Amino acid sequence: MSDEKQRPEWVPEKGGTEYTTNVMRGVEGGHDGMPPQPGSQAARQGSNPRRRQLSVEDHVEGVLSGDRTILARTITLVESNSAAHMEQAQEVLKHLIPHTGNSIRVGITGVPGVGKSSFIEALGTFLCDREHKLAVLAVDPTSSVTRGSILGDKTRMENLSRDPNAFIRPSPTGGTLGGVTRKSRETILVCEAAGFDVILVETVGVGQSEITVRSMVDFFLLLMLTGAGDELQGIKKGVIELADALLINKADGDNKLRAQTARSEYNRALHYLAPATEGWKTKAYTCSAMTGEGIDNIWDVIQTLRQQTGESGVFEKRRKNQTLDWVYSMVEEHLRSRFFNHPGVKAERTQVEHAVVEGTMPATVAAQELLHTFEGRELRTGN
Ligand SMILES: Nc1nc2c(ncn2[C@@H]2O[C@H](COP(=O)(O)OP(=O)(O)O)[C@@H](O)[C@H]2O)c(=O)[nH]1
Ligand SMILES: [Mg+2]
Repeated sequence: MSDEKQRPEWVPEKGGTEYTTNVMRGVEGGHDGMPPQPGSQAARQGSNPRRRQLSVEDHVEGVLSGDRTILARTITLVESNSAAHMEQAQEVLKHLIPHTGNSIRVGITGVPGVGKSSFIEALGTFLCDREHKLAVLAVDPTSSVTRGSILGDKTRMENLSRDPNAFIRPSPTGGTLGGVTRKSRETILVCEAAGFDVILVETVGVGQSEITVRSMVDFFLLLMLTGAGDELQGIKKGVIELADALLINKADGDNKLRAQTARSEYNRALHYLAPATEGWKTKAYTCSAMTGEGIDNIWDVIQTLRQQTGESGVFEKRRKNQTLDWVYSMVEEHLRSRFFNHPGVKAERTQVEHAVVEGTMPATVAAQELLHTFEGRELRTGN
């Protein structure tokens, strides 16, 4: 046995000191420190169990038994873009699916600095103390550039990352939002199969990412600030319409009164908007991620929505629709990538685009021509 500390698998290769968790290497011989018995688990694994290839069964059993190392490796498998890995991942998922679904999935968004990380730390600690098992995931399509900074901001989640009931996973890197979405959705399922009953999905407001996260959660929470107009906060009405609750953070000290005033104003405005969830009234609340005030209340709100939509059938209906949407978004993603990678389309694009911009080819004809090239047919000219 060695005392050498190792970094857990979910820490990115270039992850810095913000990743505070270390794991201690386990016993490698027999548990008494003697060489492993032939045929024992340790002997089969050889001297470096972390390198051993896992079979589909290993993944499935490991995840279902809540083994953190295997959970992390399974998520890595799900996130892989290699064809062989994707095939194995799908096999693993097929076995895990019957064990998924038993969680509340909560999306969290808000502009940088609003306090998302601090809020997740506060709510997460609150939940872990109550014996919930919490997985924190992030959807950040820009993270291939920023290297997953969304969770790395000198972690505001220091306590949470040490809590045995919590599991924090940075955003998958991987280019398109479609790719990140697939990975995140599958990661949610893997975490549920591992017994996590609360899944928090954090996203920064980058373009489509809020809509994407809305499409994978049961409750969508928009964190807000006082003292800054909606425009300053970069919040569009469309995002407010996605939310099941507006939560004005930093309601502490001098700011508390202003936060309460803002809450009333938002509540008046919300009156005129259609709710994001059928039969639910979206309202504004205040909290302080710093003092913890209001954290228990927002958890009550989340549970109330869960209960009400469960009784009305809206919960199940939404989840079914989300799964169907997922099917078609994967089909679209696949077709789009095949189209743009098609050698004929690639060869023809510049010329067609030029003609369209120059006004010598109508957009409709251009689209037809490219599609016909893609489908391997000649353009029928109609004469
Ligand atoms: N006063 C006060 N400051 C907060 C609160 N929540 C977060 N902050 C501070 O706001 C800044 C941004 O918080 P952070 O959690 O990193 O925001 P994120 O970018 O949305 O993840 C940090 O300096 C936090 O300490 C709060 O409830 N009250
Ligand atoms: Mg943050």
